[in-house]
Amino acid sequence: MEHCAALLYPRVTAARQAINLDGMWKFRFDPDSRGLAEGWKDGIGSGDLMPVPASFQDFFTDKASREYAGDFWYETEFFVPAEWKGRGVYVRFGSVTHRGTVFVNGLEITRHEGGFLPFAADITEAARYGGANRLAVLVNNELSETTLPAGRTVTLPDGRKAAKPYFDFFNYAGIQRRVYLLGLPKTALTDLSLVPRLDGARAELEYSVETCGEAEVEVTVLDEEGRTVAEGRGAKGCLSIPQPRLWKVRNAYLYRVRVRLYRGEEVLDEWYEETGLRTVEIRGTEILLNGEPVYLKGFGKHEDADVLGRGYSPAHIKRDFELMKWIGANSFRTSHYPYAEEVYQMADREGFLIIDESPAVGLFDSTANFLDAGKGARIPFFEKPGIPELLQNHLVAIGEMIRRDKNHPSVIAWSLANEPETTAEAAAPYFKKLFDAALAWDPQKRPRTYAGIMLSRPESCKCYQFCDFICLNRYYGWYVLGGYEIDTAEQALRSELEGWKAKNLNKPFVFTEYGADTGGGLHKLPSVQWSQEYQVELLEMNHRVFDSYDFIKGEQVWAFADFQTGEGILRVDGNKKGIFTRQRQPKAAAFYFKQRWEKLPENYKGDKK
Ligand code: CKU
Repeated sequence: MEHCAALLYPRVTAARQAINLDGMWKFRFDPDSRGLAEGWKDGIGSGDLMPVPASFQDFFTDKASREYAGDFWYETEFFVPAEWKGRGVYVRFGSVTHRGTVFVNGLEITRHEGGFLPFAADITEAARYGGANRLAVLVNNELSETTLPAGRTVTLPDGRKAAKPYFDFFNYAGIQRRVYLLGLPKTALTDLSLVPRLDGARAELEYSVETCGEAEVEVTVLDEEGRTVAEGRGAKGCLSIPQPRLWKVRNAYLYRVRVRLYRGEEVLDEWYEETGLRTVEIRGTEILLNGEPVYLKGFGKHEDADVLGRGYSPAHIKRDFELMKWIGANSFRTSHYPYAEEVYQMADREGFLIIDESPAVGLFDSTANFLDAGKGARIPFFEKPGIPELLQNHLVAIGEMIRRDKNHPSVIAWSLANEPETTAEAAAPYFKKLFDAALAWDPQKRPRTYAGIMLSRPESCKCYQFCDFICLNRYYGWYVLGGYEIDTAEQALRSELEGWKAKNLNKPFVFTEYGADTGGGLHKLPSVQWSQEYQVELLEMNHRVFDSYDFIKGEQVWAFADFQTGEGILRVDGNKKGIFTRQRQPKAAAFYFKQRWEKLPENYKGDKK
């Protein structure tokens, strides 16, 4: 890969400079895609001011802007210090959704496909040193069946385009994460991989460093007090950590791993990563952290908030973690895309366990695309002609996600997709490739899974055998057998679980979704669907069932908070399955969960060793 030195998280060190470019940029829609021909790369002309980072959609008061699908441009100006001449100079984007082309001083520098992972534009040649530089970004938010997330883009009779997502969240887009100008050394660190190993009271940290250019490598491990506890030389090594403090669930300890590149006495590059000493392993039906069983309690989430859309919000990251601690959770899934890097840093610090999900959602033909299905025109998703291209994009996204997140102690598993059409024979070879790739690319060989849709049952699913642990999204008592029929729903859920049990898979199961839409202010005695009372009843029913099966090793309710979706008859200004409102205030179910989760030990159902 080309620009790796700049992909590492932006940090200022003795050898690296970083200037944050966030702020008010210029912004302009380009519905007819005229921008390129009209030279907008040299300046987009008149345009609104637009905050970066943020989704553009929820600022405007007119529908056409909110629902806009197509090309749009951002522009800003920045200064490159004269002293940076001779360095590697980059613009690093935390993400550009769903794809972007970067121009600096009128030159096309790079393109990136996929809206939830970082990339960098190498502007070493194009930059004006000691002067002003113009940055223009052509962004596009259209959906197709070969891109992630998947969907379609239709053209309305008046010529406007509209997004038809095959997924249940608003198609927020724009420059949604932070942007940095980086001044990096020419001989630089490009990658660091860490693998902790534990053996009784002993701990080792295996490391491997990649560089561009020749240099001597020094790796130093510092404890939380800043004391050096281990040192190594060379690009690969295994460091023994004396009196190791382990990284535990909700009880984190972080070591700083500092890498320096030298030529003689001269420090050429320096960078550091915070990491933890912990192992993750699946053994039989147990999820083991440091060899100890752990039961996952938590949520499926979204990056979603009023006004900001999916824009980076350190305030919401903080609030969400405070709420998750308050309620007694220990984990979450980054449904349905990799989140901002700062979310993982917070999870590392707070001792939360993350199932890290790739942006592969909507790989299903009948959920959102049911109109064609109704006309009998349905082609099974994994038999569509665009599949090789989709697979390519999917592999790239998984590779970028693993590369970005592999050293976080909080990341305990990879979810390679959400609710793909795993009932189709053709899904099996597709998923085999993804599972093999994830194992090969992850230095820590973490467990792999995908969140399975309700139709993927023990008798119909063609892909569960690839999973190291099995994740189920199940809506018994909501989409099927809701309300007065909840007792029948309980029987149906039990009967499905009996089916899984009979397969004797000897693997842990985690419920990655279950829940009920609920009005933040709606009460009803006796309950009806949508009332806060019904949400609690449905949760109680699910938990009664989970508690009676030992192989169920986790419950991540859908969803942490209410979130915005596209409009439609099934959604009332968004999905209301939140345990908290979109404003992060508790519904009745939050108090119910607090009671349950504070009582459940972290090793609930674990074999006592
Ligand atoms: C959630 C068909 C089930 C889809 N699943 C995924 C998630 O993104 C949705 O928001 C269910 C729901 O509330 O329907």
